[in-house]
Amino acid sequence: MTWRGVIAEHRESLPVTDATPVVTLLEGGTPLIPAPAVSDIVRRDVFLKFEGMNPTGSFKDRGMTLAVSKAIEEGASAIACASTGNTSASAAAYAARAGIPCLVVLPAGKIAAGKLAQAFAHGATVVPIEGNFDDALEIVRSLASDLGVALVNSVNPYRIEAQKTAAFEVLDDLGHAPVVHALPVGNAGNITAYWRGYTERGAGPHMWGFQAAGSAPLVHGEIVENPETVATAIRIGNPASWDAAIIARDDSAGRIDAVTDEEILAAYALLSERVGVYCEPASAAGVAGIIKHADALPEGTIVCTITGHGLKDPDTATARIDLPATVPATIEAVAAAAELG
Ligand code: AN7
Repeated sequence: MTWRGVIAEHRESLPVTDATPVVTLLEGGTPLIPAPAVSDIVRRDVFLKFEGMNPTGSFKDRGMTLAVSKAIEEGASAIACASTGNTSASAAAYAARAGIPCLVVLPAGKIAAGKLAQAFAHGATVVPIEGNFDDALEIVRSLASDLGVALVNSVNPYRIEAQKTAAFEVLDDLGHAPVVHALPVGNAGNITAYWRGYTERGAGPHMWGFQAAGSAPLVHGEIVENPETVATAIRIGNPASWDAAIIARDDSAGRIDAVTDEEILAAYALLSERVGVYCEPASAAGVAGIIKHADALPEGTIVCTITGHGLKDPDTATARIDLPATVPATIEAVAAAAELG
């Protein structure tokens, strides 16, 4: 089968017509990978929906194809977003594909290097601010409406609408619903989207969302003014889809809890070292969450969304290793350094 991208594959479930100019990079169709090393720990069958396999390396592409297609259909001449990194990388790529300008407003110094590189590579106009994601979103919301530019953050309804297709793929690949679907939560667009996708298909897994402990407004029930976490993708103190996330949690009899940076990094290391799946730190929050709550997992299949690729954030990875000293270019020196007897 030739994969045709999220809009063509799921056209009947999305708000498109023959008049919609489809802007696609053939996103979606990502693998559902068994994770035996995680299964051993939680004593359930665990699968990873590896969204890092999307064209720009994160789940954002799923919603971006529809947001940008509809923006073009509705006559927008440019798009804009605030971002912790992945939305900006995706928006920049789809804007490049559509041939329109893209403005991204980012919290200075808090964007993983790979994501920043992508925004520049795709020719976006990048404005770093002395503030966090929540400040950036407030600014860009107001600017976009003043300038008549399409806002492609997840407050754009087309984003969540198309992101729901990930749930369809999980159902199609498994042949049934998972009993628990776990994933990281930042702005809470993705947990909202999965829940919509599952309910549209009559499926009802428990939705388990996990925030970083230093950025856990949904857990505390109040805005976090100065969110902090190593998982910069989910360094968000005032989620845009707050109410929808609470509905997803409650209607699915699910849970939204916090995991510490240590728990996130332990799951991140487990995934790369023992599963062979390399993700960015935020993406490991769902796996950290099911490990933390293993005793509460019902019987059945568990799916965790791995939201972004490990190559997004090389600095977090390299900060955790002691780069070995350089040795002479001889067989003896390399054998000695590798301790090969
Ligand atoms: C890897 O790019 O908010 O709960 O501006 O990049 O739907 O927000 C990214 C979020 C999880 C959280 N994992 O998803 C942005 C942005 C990764 C992410 C999330 C993000 P939502």
